[in-house]
Amino acid sequence: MFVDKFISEYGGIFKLKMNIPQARALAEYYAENGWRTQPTSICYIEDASPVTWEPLPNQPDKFNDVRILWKPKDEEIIVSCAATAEPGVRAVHNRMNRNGTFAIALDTHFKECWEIGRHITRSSNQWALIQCDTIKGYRDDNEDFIRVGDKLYTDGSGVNQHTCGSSANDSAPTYVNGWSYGCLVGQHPSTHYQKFMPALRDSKQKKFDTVVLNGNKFWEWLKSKNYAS
Ligand SMILES: [Ca+2]
Ligand SMILES: [Ca+2]
Repeated sequence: MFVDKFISEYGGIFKLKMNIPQARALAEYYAENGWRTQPTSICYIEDASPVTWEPLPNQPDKFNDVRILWKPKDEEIIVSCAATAEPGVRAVHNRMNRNGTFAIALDTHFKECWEIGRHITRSSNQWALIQCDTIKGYRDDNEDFIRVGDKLYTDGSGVNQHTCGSSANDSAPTYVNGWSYGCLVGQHPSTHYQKFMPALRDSKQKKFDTVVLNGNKFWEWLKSKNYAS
């Protein structure tokens, strides 16, 4: 498994708390929820450690979500890295949609909603996954950085899966800020360009599914199965 620089933040000591291979647990969770997997599958876990997948607190503007690229059949986790599945503080307070800034719905399987392309903004031009079909999410009209009580919309557009710069050499920012207006964003450009995107390209799949898991709920399930302690 490729994990980016989080190791230094945790002091280099990890106690893996899962009793079965992480990919096997993930595949079983997908099956129980009725979600299909693809040969190369994408999943995010909101508010969790990229190494142990243990829950983390909801802290706006932190890259405290996990981006996972995995091969269910091979039980292989290709990438498990720091990311955000939520918009940054600046984006929430500077909405581009009058109903509020978009936050993708959790525990919802979005089938073939992304394809490889370019994520282009004023400040970057990125090799990325581009949204190509309708997805659901909440708009944070009350700007409290949580979805509970927010209204559900299907008008999320340009909800791409990208990183924080145009090349692998760009440095990883500490805070999400304007990097996500609802996009699913990997913190470290090096991981994105050297691991995530090449593996997607090499998969030869045309379109990609994605699910963003509620991290607490997933961890409770792992514990209930005695897969985590
Ligand atoms: Ca988060
Ligand atoms: Ca809200």
